[in-house]
Amino acid sequence: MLKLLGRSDAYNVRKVLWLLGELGLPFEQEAWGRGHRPTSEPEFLALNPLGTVPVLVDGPVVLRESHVILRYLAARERATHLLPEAPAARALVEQWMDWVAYDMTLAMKGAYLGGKLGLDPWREPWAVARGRAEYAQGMGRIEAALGGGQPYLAGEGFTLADIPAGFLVHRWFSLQGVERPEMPALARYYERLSERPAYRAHVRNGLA
Ligand SMILES: N[C@@H](CCC(=O)N[C@@H](CS)C(=O)NCC(=O)O)C(=O)O
Repeated sequence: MLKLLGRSDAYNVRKVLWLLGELGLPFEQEAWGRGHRPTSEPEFLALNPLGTVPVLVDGPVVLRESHVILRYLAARERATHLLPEAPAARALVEQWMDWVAYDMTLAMKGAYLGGKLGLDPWREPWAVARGRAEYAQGMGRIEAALGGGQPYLAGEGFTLADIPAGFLVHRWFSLQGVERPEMPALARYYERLSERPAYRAHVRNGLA
């Protein structure tokens, strides 16, 4: 049985919960992280010395890094509709995943950890303002990608490209006190994702 370590309210854990739901895979979950068992405990650090959640345990396989776990699960289940095998099609999916991981993380830290939760050091006014501006710019990139009528980021079908980005979109529409320019394709994308039961269960579930 797959085991997922991590609290259900953590951004990086929710992405994995969403995919597990999409795949209909049975799993056990242990709630580790802020507000639950501290990841500084030796039992956790033995699995992930970085002390971050999520961690996925699949028999002898122990993995950290949410996007690696997403790719692992899709490959394990041979879910090529979510992560194609052909290099070019696969790259079109992965470019959106890497964009979120590399380019959008600081935006989210400023806008959410600083602007919403008031956590140090992100609550510094310049970090909040910068985070919100970069977040808006990022949402504009999704608006532009989908503005021609393409339903999902990698094309006609839902793929792993939509999981990290789909979470960002949810958080964007959940943030208070943020100026949101009109982005009709982004709004339609949010509603399209919301038709998915696993998205409603783990992402658009009342938590920001
Ligand atoms: N790059 C890592 C980042 C993991 C990460 O920062 N996780 C946060 C939760 S979203 C964490 O472990 N926070 C510490 C805690 O909850 O105690 C990934 O994608 O999995």
